[in-house]
Amino acid sequence: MSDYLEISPEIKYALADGQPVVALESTIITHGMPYPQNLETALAVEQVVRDNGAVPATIAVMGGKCHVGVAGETLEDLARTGLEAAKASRRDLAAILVKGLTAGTTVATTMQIAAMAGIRVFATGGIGGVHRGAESTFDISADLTELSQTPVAVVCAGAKSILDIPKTLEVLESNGVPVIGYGTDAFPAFFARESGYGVDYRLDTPQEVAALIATQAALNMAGGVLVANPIPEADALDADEINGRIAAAIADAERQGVTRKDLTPYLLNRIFELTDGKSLVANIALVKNNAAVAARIAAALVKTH
Ligand code: PSU
Ligand code: MN
Repeated sequence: MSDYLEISPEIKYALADGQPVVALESTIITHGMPYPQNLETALAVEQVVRDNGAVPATIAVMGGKCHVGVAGETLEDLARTGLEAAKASRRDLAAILVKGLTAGTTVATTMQIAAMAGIRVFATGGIGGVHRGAESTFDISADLTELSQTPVAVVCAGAKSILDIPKTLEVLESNGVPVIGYGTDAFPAFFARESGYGVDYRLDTPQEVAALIATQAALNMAGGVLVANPIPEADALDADEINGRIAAAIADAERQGVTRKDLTPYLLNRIFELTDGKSLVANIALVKNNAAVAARIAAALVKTH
């Protein structure tokens, strides 16, 4: 495994020293946001992790290695590469390593690589899930499977309604994934603080979430935890308005025949266009908010043993 892992010296030291580390994904950089906002956001999110007492570990695949701690010029190159980079989900990883391609890692693959490196907390924007119409397309993100088998806690702002939220929650339940509302009883809908659906359990402090992660580990449970952290009130978008734009984006995707792994990036970009960039401003705010919470959870977690 170590033949394929390249951990930066800072992160290697932090892990060996028992310091809190937070994993960050890179599909959000390559496929989730345009340049240069993707680079600015990646840097800002790393700073938020540091400000909240943890070491950031941005993860991507390049040159036949899984890189943990992508920074400086390498991060800039990745951000500029954007959609030209591959999108690495679990099933892509070995092929991308063999071919030596550059890839952003999805939630699934970032979890996988974080677990290999010994990182247990991960911050992102939103997870992949069950797409609308999945009853005929079977389009269900590998993120949901990964959450069932890899012991990493994922802090996200819920799932945006490009997805079928109730079906996503059902699959998480089938997969044995605890869905925690961070300071809320409502499952958040990414741009909006509520989706109309609830969470299994509400926890209000980083210490409580850390205790849950530690308990799952003590029970030798294989899977992860989904920590759903609503977008801050001030940054939330009007639910009806954004849902209208999302519906329009989905209709456009159908008209253009966009499917499979291109669907999520297409929808994100189309929603950006249809909201005159408002979706991007909200997206950046919620990712930073998740990074802060993840850092505090990671800091609490290293104190549990
Ligand atoms: N949802 C977002 N922004 C994103 C993604 C999802 O709001 O950038 C990315 C994440 O990397 C996620 C991936 O893991 O899309 C899911 O893709 P798919 O549905 O093809 O599994
Ligand atoms: Mn898919």
